[in-house]
Amino acid sequence: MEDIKPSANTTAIKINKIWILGAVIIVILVGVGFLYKTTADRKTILPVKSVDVADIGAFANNIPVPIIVDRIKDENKTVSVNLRATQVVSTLADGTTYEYWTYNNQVPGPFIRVMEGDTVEISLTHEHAHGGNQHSVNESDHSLAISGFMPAVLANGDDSHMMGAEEMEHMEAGHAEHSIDLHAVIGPGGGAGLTRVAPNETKIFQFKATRPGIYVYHCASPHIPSHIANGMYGLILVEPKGGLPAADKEFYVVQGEVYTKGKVGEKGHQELDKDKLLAERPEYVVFNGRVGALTGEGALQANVGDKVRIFFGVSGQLASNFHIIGEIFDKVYPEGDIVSSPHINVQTTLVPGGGATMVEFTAEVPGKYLLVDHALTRAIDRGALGELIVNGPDVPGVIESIR
Ligand SMILES: [Cu+2]
Repeated sequence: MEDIKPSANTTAIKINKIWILGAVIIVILVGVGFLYKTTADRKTILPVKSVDVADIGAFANNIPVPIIVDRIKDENKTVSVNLRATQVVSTLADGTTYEYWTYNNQVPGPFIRVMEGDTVEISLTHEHAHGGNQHSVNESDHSLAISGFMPAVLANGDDSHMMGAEEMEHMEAGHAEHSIDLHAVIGPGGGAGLTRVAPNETKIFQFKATRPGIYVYHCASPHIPSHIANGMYGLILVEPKGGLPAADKEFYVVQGEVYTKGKVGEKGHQELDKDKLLAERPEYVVFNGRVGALTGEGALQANVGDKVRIFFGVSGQLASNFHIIGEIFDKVYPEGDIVSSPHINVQTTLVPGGGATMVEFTAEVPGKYLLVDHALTRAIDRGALGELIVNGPDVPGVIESIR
């Protein structure tokens, strides 16, 4: 009779087959995992792009002269301000590029200076150009799928409008429109509703600057936090009638947050990370648009004895703990109130998102001072660091080494 039991050989072959099958499955899984990971990596690490603007950071001393310099005391004027909304690539940090959205190719945008009682005429043009170079519009690069918000051109009620490739490109990139909300304006949206500009469009509106103060302005087009994080903000100063008291040096500093997909310090071209934006976890916290904008050649410069005034604003979502290492503010005008009596001898002042302050101090001792957000990881690790260089002869009796 034949033995129907499987032989030892047959069993061994079956076990071998199971092992081989298992090994093949493991190899396939590992391979797929590896491919998935390298593809994902490739998505986040993009090579640096060529820049449209060499230096996006506004110079701290790029500030109009005091209001009384070019007018008779208390005389009101109509002040015209021309703003251009742009999308430009520039350098965020060493070896890292970013596409900024700006007013006039600088971050923060131009410092606007008017006097109480002035009429301010704001003209906003949405430029299609990329820093002077046209986009190379390649429609095949873009999906025609439209998601998110209703484009401005349609939301404005212009039903007959046919969207061109240019506008489609803007819309897909999230900048179908720009606008401006100035906190110095009284009226719905601070002017945002009157300045919604689609590509190549210009809108002009005017307002009466009735309340002296230092105010933030920013883009208020959807998705608003993205437009602000990308660089669309600045300060407007409404001086009281007759102007502010004279200062020897005035500076313009705005703290902003940049939410990049890669971690802080990662090289290459970086894109906005909306999840980090919603979580309020910026990779970079910067003064005047980029890491290092206010250091080296961009440092604030003063002389011993100078009365220094800094207009400091915060564009983003994190309140700033503004401090200058080695200085005490003689005067702080908190919350942008430049009319009331100031606070005296302040070390650190809290400036809320969408808020600003004016601080004053006398440069007493020569040397290098550091402007920081005193939540110090933002300064040391994320970029919120500027330099003030005080030049001049040593002043005995204020600070001295004993041995
Ligand atoms: Cu905008």
